[in-house]
Amino acid sequence: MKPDLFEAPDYYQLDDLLTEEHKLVRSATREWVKRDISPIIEEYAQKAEFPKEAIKGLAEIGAFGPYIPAAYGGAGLDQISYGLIMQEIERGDSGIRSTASVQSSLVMYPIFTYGTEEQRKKFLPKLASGEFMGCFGLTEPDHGSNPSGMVTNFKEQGDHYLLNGAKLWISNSPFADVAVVWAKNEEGRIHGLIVERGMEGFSTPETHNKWSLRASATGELIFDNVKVPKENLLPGKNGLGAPLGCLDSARYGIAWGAIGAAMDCYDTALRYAKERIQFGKPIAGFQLQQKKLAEMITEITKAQLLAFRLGQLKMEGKATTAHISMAKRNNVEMAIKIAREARQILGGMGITGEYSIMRHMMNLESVITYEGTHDIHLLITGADITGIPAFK
Ligand code: TGC
Ligand code: FAD
Repeated sequence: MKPDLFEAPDYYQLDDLLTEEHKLVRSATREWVKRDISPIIEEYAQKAEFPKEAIKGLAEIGAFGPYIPAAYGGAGLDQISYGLIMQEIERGDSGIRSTASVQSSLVMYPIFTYGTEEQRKKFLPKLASGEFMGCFGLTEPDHGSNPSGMVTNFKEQGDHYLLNGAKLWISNSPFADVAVVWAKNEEGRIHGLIVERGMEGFSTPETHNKWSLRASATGELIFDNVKVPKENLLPGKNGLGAPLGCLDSARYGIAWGAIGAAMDCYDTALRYAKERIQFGKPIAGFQLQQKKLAEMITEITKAQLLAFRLGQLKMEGKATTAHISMAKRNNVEMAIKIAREARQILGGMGITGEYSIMRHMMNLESVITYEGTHDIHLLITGADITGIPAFK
């Protein structure tokens, strides 16, 4: 793969809106991605393997629980910093950002928000340091967009619960130490349970043959009469709103992350277009290529503004699920379109692993599907503005 020469576009001088802390956090993450991810990511993606050596670095840059208080091992940063970290990691690879998103927003967030003090103390510091890795089990083979139909269930039996069922498409499951699992109790109410590797009847087979997110490990969670101690139930919230609350946080991170993938594609295509000579001049001098590049920077700039304002709203406690859906949907679609256009600017070279664009493009096919599909986010906006949910 070519050396990482990335230079971040900032067409509307958005850096002026960032604090010194934001810039420091961003540059630490950017440097880490250049040093530790860019040189290895293509090889791991080609062999469809998660680079476990990245775990230590992710922990060191504060990517595991950026906004979780320092008392529990988190970095205690604000939401803009969280977004910038996700942006920079996804600039390297969406699969690595997935690992950080899941650990932070889908494992640490529910334990912090819905867990007991004992659960926080037991799990959060180890998750922040990467000693424990986590995963989040909501999706089932027959219930993806419609998680309220889940069939995974638990019932009381003495001092523990007996958990049965299966989850599919679970990021990090093949190596996770803990899984935050959503299941129905005997009354059909959804609750979160912390399931730990080694519990009898709990297995995590890996899902193979993915053409997308190849550097992220995806798998199943299978529960065959797993005895989960009662102290592993998250007592703070139940009902579908509990997992959806975690998704709000993760989708917010993705709205920023997708900008990173788009920036990398744009920067690569711009550099290539200025260097590649055809018909006696750089292809950047042809109007058709300029159209592509000009539209890319316009869309990136709009996405940056959307993410920044969403971050402000989030910090003021005013960001709604529908606000977050709009940004996730817009920014991921923006990124995938930019990846496709950038790929064309590179001609034949664009399909090779010499450049990051094709990998980003394939990764974004997962990003546009997980954490709520493109269609579901449109329906969330539609329900919000009309007051009429059209999901069913
Ligand atoms: P609905 O009737 O709308 O809501 C049920 C209850 O939940 C409440 N609620 C929320 N609460 C907190 N935060 C939110 N964001 C909430 N959204 C809804 C709601 O008020 C209601 O509460 P109550 O008290 O009245 O019961 O539910 P619905 O069944 O009609 O579904 C709505 C829909 C379709 C939007 C929802 O099911 C949905 O978002 N589906 C998409 C599923 C999804 O996003 N799955 C993601 C799985 S995790 C993943 O993909 C990780 S990838 C990670 C990586 O690798 O980065
Ligand atoms: P379906 O729900 O079957 O949707 C199929 C199509 O139908 C989509 O186009 C959808 O938009 C459309 N559709 C569905 N309902 C409607 C409707 N009401 N109106 C109009 N159109 C509709 N899940 C987890 O729990 N944890 C994870 O860590 C996780 N990681 C993932 C990693 C990867 C790589 C992938 C690909 C998925 C992951 N997922 C995870 C699952 C992901 O959240 C689901 O794939 C997603 O929610 C969609 O569910 P589905 O695949 O079952 O598609």
